[in-house]
Formats: sequence, structure tokens, C-alpha cells
Amino acid sequence: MLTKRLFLPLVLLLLLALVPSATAATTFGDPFTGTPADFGTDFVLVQVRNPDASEFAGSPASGVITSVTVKVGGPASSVQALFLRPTTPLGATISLQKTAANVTIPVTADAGTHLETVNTRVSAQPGDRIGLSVPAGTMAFTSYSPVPGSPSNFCGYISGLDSQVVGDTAVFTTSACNENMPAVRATIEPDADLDGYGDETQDLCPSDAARQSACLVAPPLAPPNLVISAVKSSAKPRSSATRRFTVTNIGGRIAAPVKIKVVSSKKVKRIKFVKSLLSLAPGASVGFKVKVTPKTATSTRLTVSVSTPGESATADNSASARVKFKLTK
Ligand SMILES: [Ca+2]
Ligand SMILES: [Ca+2]
Ligand SMILES: [Ca+2]
Repeated sequence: MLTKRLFLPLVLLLLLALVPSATAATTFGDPFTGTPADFGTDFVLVQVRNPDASEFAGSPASGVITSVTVKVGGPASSVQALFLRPTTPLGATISLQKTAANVTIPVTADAGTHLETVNTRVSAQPGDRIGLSVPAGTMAFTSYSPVPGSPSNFCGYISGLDSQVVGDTAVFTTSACNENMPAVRATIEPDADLDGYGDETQDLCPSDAARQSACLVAPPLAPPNLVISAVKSSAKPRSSATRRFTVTNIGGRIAAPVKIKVVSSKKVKRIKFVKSLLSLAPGASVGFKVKVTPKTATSTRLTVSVSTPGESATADNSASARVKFKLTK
């Protein structure tokens, strides 16, 4: 059984998971079940109910509206698609904010009706919807009654020309809209990188907000290839000796620290790294020192090898230097 302490965070997680964002292209709006006719004079319509009279939820997800389709007929004309976001709940009125510039949809003459589609690129949120503005004298067939004689109001309505600019909010009357439904719907695609381009037809690189063309393919990484050499030294014998080595990466990128291993005579008493070697860019060299203190010998051969994961060419990964000591009593 879930305790309250576990239950509340779980509910929050579930609520976050419910914030919808399109995962594939989807269509919302009028299902085009009827035949539009001339609605009358100039007006703006927006859908507020489904044909079954349930409340229309608008776009089911966030993303980019990539096309708008209208079912139209009548004389040759054009209508305007509006991109609208509710700012109040549905009631006798509904307030809708314009989120983008209108898109013009040309209507070819048709005694019957047909579909007209225009491509768009408009970012949208869940609940957004498409309005239709039909200019005065257009006489286009743009709306119909999904349920003739229904007491439900299927649309929001404002009379006259659309004079709103982007960002404006207009009050649509739903009670004066009667049973008319604007014959418009839209396709929304996911926009995972939020670059404002639909990820299925407009954005060839949905993982990069800076690109809409195909993603760059990273060239395969060359493996690293280390070589090491001992730096010659003419230092006089001392009680301890420090010898320099130089390691160069003549291959590709090193993804892990370079390991340094000192192989030397058992006569060596103490080996001390003066510098550690964590990474090495392709083509770069770095020197490091190994300090040797003898036990009893007056000379020994000091061998140092380097290695890093991913390297196979290891024949040149070790170098030797003879070191001479002056023993102290
Ligand atoms: Ca995108
Ligand atoms: Ca992109
Ligand atoms: Ca090598």
C-alpha cells in the first residue's frame, strides 16, 4: 500500500507525465462530417464543440501546426485561418488570443465543396484552435450544421472583419453561433527541440534546435596512438637521478587518462612521478619526470611504458634510459 509520503510525489509525477506534447503528427478540428454552405456576411468563426456536442478541446498537444485544411465551396475567393488560444473557459462567450499571423487560404470556385490545404509553421499549445475569417462579400461555403436543429452551439462567433493583431484577445460569442461549425482542421507535429519547425516534415534534425537541415554526422574517432621516448641526459651521477621522458599522441582522441608504468631493476629503491599524465590531444606531446633512488646499484636501466584504452599499436609505447648513481654511505 502506498504511504502518503510516497503517494504525493507519485501524483505529481503522474500529473507531469500528463502534460501532452505531440509524439506523432495528429489532426484536430472539424471531422468534416457535413457539407458547408454560405454562412452569410463577414464574420470570424471558431469551433467550441464536437459534433456530439461535447466540448471541443482544441489541439491535443503542443508542437507545430504544419498545415490547415478547410472544406469549402462557392465562388472563387479566399478565407483567413486564425491561430487562437483560449484565455477563458467556454461559456456564453470565450476569449481567444491570436498567437500568430493569419494565413490566407485560396478557395477555387466550386458549386459543391472540396478540401483546400495550406502549409503552415505555427507553434501551438494544447487547447489552441483554428479560426476562420470570411471577409465581406466572399460568400464562401465555410460552415455547416453537424446536427441540424441542435440546441448546442458548435462555434464561437464575432461579427465583422478580423482586425486583431498577434497578441490581441477577442471575445467570441458562443450563444449567437447556433449550430454552425467552421469546416477547418489542422495538423500538428511534434517539436522536440522547440525550434518552431515540425519534426516530421519541416525539421530534418529534431535533436538540434539550431538545425533544420540534416543533423551533422560526427566523423568516426581515430584510436589514440602513443609513442614515448627518453630524453638524453648527461647529468653526473648523484645520490638519486631524475630522467625525463616525452610521450606523444600520434593518433586520435584519448578518452581516458594515460597510464604510466615504470619497469625497472629491483635495485631501484624509490620511484617518484613528478608529473601525472591525464590526457593528450591528437598530435600533442608532453614531458614528465621519473625520479629514481638506488638501493645498492651504481646504475640501472629505467624503462617506462604508457598505455591508454583503445590503443592497439603498442610496440612503441615503452622507452628506456640508463641512470647512474653515486652511492652515499
Ligand atoms: Ca523541431
Ligand atoms: Ca531542429
Ligand atoms: Ca603506440
